[in-house]
Amino acid sequence: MLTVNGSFPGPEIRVHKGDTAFVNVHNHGQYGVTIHWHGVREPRNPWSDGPENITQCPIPPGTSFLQEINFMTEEGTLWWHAHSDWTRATVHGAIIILPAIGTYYPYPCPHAEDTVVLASWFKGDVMAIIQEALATGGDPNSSDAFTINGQPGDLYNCSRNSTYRLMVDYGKTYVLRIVNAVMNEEMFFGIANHTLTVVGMDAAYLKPIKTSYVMITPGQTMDVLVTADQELSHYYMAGSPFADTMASFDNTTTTAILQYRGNYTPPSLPFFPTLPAYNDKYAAMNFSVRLRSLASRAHPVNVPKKIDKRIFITVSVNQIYCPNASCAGPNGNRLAASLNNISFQTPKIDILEAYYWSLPGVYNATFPDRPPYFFNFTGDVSNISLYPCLDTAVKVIDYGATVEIIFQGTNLGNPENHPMHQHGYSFYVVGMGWGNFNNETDPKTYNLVDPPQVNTFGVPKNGWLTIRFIADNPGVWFQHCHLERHTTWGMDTVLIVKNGHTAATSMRPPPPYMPLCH
Ligand SMILES: [Cu+2]
Repeated sequence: MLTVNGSFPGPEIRVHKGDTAFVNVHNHGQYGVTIHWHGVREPRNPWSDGPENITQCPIPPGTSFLQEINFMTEEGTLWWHAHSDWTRATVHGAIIILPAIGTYYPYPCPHAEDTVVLASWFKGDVMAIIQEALATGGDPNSSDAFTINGQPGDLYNCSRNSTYRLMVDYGKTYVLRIVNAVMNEEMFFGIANHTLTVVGMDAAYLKPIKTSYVMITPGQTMDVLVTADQELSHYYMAGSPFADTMASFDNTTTTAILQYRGNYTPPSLPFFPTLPAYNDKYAAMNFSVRLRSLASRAHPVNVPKKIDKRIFITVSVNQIYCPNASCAGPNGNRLAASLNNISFQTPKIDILEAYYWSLPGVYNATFPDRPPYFFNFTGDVSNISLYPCLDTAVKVIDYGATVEIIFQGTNLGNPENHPMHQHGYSFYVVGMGWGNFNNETDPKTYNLVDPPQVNTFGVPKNGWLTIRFIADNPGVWFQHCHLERHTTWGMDTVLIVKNGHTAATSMRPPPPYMPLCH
């Protein structure tokens, strides 16, 4: 497995808000790779953002690339991960952004903190797994386990001796920084007998939510307070998939142990939490709709009320026709995915370089504001073509525009929840619901007072999601589903935000060295 500094998960980065970090990435591996700072705005600096062939070409083996990460707006927990093929499975780690020096958490100071990184474990080389799937056109193998801080836990063979343990003292409160680095499954997570208080998400504060479980999608991070207020004992913390889908998925449960210090006889088996069933979309939705920004004087909300640019995007799983049913996907076709019926084709030269130097023939600025035609997206789609267009289509947006994007999940192919991730911006989630978006009634349900500000959020299965942000970060920014197989299949586009009229509202020039494209 490819790792950073020989560890899985990789090393944590700890900074204060306002810091700038420089990371020199040395590639000692056998193939090119890139690193992305997930959820970091990278103001005016897409050069350090990382997605392969979007903002840079891969760092060749035996070479280095210096990346600059500016933590100007985020506070809480984020993460970094590889952004090349499927290497992020093992190349990832947490980023902890403490409050700026002289400022404090908006919640009572915890006694201690710990990081909980949820990830996928494959018995095999993940790069070989995705290469085989792409060669045949079929579904890639599911993972064989989930892990907490690199350990699968007690419910898998031969794993019991190394299960992760979090030692706690009775009466103390801890903040858990949870990262979902899983490849293809959203996760439910909970701790037996203990209430979770969610206070932050994607490095922005929330109004505290008390809950017995969270639903966290790949790409999301959460800060959760846990008070050790139960009988001295051992308690499982567990993560199990939320996968309301007909596609194959990893239906296993990873565990770690919350263990009280003190003199007592431990139970023969730790207490086990009750988590929702893997297909309980209502449990997922009931959690998601409770998320609200803190919206305090120190952490205000600035959600656009008047919209300059409204974009409606359908989110679908598709098929590409294979002659003589020669592929391994459904109907002998190749699996694909799309936004507005365009299956994104990754170019050979990165889009940022092509945009900055005006190189022709790399991308098309043709991503549409709406799908090619409207149908009953979430109803009977048996007469609707499953075949998308193939294009490197990007959306160009004026600097400073207020943007609203309505994501509409469709019943094509295989409907499920899609966690859409935006590079370069956090966005406000102003609304969500089941079924087809209704442009008269649904906007009346929008939360324009204290919507959560995140970088990744699930479009409900056969439902819709509305997000808003101000396009005040010029650059080239990838937008994609964070389920890795959907990214691979083309559920992606790129937002190019143009420069403003001043140097301070324009993209920075490229650094002295960028990895060369071949
Ligand atoms: Cu998806």
